[in-house]
This record gives sequence, structure tokens and C-alpha cells, in this order.
Amino acid sequence: MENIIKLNQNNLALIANKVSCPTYNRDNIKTGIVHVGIGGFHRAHEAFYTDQLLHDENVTDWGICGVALLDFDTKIYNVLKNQDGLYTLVIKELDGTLTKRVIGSIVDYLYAPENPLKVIEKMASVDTKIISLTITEGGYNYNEATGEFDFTNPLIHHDLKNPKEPKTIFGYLTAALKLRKERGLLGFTLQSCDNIQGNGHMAKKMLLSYVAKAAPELITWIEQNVSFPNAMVDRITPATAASDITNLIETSGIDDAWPVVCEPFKQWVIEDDFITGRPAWEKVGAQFVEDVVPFEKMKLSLLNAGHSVLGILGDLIGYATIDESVNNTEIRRFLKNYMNHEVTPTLVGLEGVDLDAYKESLLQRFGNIYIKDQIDRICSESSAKFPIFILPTVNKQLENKGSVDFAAFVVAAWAIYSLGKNENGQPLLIKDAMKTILNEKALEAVKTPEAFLEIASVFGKLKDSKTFVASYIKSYHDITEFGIEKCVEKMNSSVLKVI
Ligand code: CS2
Repeated sequence: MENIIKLNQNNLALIANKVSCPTYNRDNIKTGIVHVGIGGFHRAHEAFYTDQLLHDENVTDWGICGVALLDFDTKIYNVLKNQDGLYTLVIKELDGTLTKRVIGSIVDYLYAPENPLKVIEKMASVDTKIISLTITEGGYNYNEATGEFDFTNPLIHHDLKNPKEPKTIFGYLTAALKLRKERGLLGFTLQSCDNIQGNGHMAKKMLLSYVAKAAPELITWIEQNVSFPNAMVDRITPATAASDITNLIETSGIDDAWPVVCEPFKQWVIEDDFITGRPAWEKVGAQFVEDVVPFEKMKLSLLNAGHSVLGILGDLIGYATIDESVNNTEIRRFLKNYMNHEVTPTLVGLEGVDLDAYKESLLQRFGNIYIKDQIDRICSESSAKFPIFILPTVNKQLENKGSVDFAAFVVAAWAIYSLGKNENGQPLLIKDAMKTILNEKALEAVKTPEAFLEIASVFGKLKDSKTFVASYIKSYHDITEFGIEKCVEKMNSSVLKVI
């Protein structure tokens, strides 16, 4: 095996003999962007685009300072610190080739629990123009049942009482904005990169709800000095597996404690609303548009929902990765039927987009056998995902008196999944903030299937829809009696008859 080289700034010249590396001077770069949530997705997406821009355009104002916000983020913080913010992005092409590139755009990193004031100061710094977020769907502290900010969250209580030592993003942003106002500085752009319909609107609504309690005197100033562009973000980024780390050592001799692996496809459609300027990301493939809402809807309800469909059904059958699930002919047809008969009728305002080609490309992306996207990753936090990815489609279809049978089937499968075992009796690894209540309701559902729909913070008023409930109960009994694969086949053939 060739010499193994530890990834860090000092070794970059050596590593550049093996894979493509940043050639720009990283010492010269200001951190115009503070990013909260430096997980795999950010490192495969925004940090990747930004690296390309620093490389191609010689800009120096738009480096990234990565903030690890949660106690749980200590590992990624330490890795970045040990590697001077560098990491390898490994793109798994459709033919199995690996395209590797060392990314250098994260030039600074902070661990919030260790020094909250440092993070607040960084966010309040005159150089900071954008605060971007990948804090996950659940991170916005939105309650689906009330449609409002969740003030019952103990961490929010903590932040209201300890404004100088916050724990949540809302406490940090409020403290930083307060300083900016006091110091006579401009505001910033708060740029959500999470999979939420109207993610900018959501970020704004949730932040202002918090500020209304924590520092009401800031509201008007924030409304005038902070912008909240919506954006659609896309790149499938599985969790890094141990084999990805050893593979990188074996194929390139690079010792990287946490490389990121992803698919070749990437997309970023952003509303051009950056109050204090922005990087020219359009030069490296991002699209700036006036209204991103239709694009977000298309992506969330086809790609992300598609993932959840393949994840829940696949997990019950006993699959471990998304490609196994989509490469099962009947599951693939089920997904196509769901997309064509239940999602497509709800999509509007996509003039110029070839939806058929988009759906076809999704099936191809899901089917990439080299990605090995973990079903466990997809099914994690389903209680935050279903309300964003699947239920808006259901509600729209109910309003238009369209079919909801495929969606109801998936919800029934999720209720059965929440019992914690697959169809072979093996335990399922369920990672969900609502795991306990999901399991309790799933147990009740064994006798009374509709009990599962009583979780209002997930399902809202769905349990009142006779059409949905009837279809869901039927699927629940069918799945219990015949198993996923047989039922899926039956569902597919019933559609064929109708057409
Ligand atoms: C996935 C997303 O978390 C999920 O359930 O659907 O992480 C998905 O891979 C990305 O949004 C792709 O852009």
C-alpha cells in the first residue's frame, strides 16, 4: 500500500499528488458565512459549491465558519479541528467510479457548548453576512398540531432564562442580532438549507416567535435588517460508513477521520434575497430564481417522500439500503404509482420543468447501487419528515377529491413499522425524537389501527378524514394479513385496471 498521509493543511501539497485539493490561499479567507450544523449534507452541498467558487473565482470574503451547536456534535468539531477544517468529498458515480476532492471552504469552526459567547460574537461580527442552517426538519421547533413555535420545549425555557448561554439556534440568533443592533451594524441573511416547504418563511416565523418573547424590542429591526430566502437543496448524502474511511486509505492513501460520500447529482435553487450581499454561487451551478416554492414542493414531495416510501416499505421487508428497495420491481412500481397518481396532480407552477424526466431521474438516483444510502438514515426522524414530505400531498389530494390510497398504505406501514420489528421478526433500529409515543400508539393500533393517527403533532386533523381513515384501515389489515410485498403487488394491479 502507498504511504498513508494524514489529512491536514501541512500535508495538502503531498495529498494534491493524489486527489484534487484546494489551491487557493486558505489563510486569506474571511468567514462571510457562519454555518450551523456541519453534518454530511452541508459538507456535500453548500461547502462544496463554496469551495468551487473560492477555487474558480479567487474570492476571499466567502469562507465558512462551521458551528457545532449540540453536545452531540463534539465528534465532527474535533475532526475538523484536527484536520484544519479539511475533509474529502467522495462522489460515487453511477458507474462505480469514485471522484475525490479535498474541500477547503470551511476555514474556521466553533463548538458552541464549549464557548457560547464566542459563537454569539462570531455571528455578530462585521464580516458575517450570512448565517446558514442545516439543523434538520425537527430543529425549527415547529408544532404541527398548533402550527406555531413550541414554547413547551425545555431547551427554549433554558434559552429564555439564559440569553448569554443559549442552547438552541433561536437563543444564539437573538443574542447575535441584539449585539448587531446595539453596535449599529447591519443585519444578516438567515439562509435555511433544510428540507422544509418554505424553509426561509419557516425560519423567519420561528425566529420572530421566539424574539417576540425573548427580546420584543428587536422585532421591527429584524424585519427591516434580516432576510430569509427560501431555497431548494438537493444532494443525496448517506451517512459515512467505516468502509468509506478504509476505502479512502486503500485507494488514495488519505487518512481522513470523516470523509463525506455523496451522489454526483446536486441542485440548489435559491431566492435572490440576500440583504447584505452573497457569494456568486450561480457561477458554480446554483440557480437564483424569484419564486422557489414550486421547486421545493416538487423536491420534497417526490424525492424526499419517495425516500420515505422506499425506506418504510423496504425496512419492513428486511432491506438495508434504498437501492435494494427501489430495485424490487413491485416496490418501484408502487413508488411510480404514488408519484404519478397522488403527487403529480398536486404540483403546479412548474412550467418549463420536465416532470416525467425528473421522476425518471429520481428512480435512477435511488437505484445507484454504489451509494448504499442507509434505510436507517431515511427512516430516522420520520415523525418530523412525514408532515413535510407526505402529508401536504395527502391534504391537497383530499381537498381535490383525488386518490390517497398509496399514501394511506405508507402511513399504515409506518404504524406497523413503529411496533419495532420487520416482517422477519428482526428488530428495527428506530431513531426518532417521538419514538416512545409512536410505539405506544402503534401498540394501540394493533387493535384499533386509527389510534396511530391520533398523534396530532404529526397528523394534524387527518384522523377526521373518513376517506383517508378508511383507506388506511384497509391497508393496515391487508399488510398485517398478507405482508408488504403481496399487498404492494395488489395495489399496483388495481391501478393498472383503472387506467
Ligand atoms: C432524505 C434526505 O433525510 C431524508 O429522509 O430524504 O436526506 C435526502 O437524501 C436529501 O434531501 C437529498 O437532497
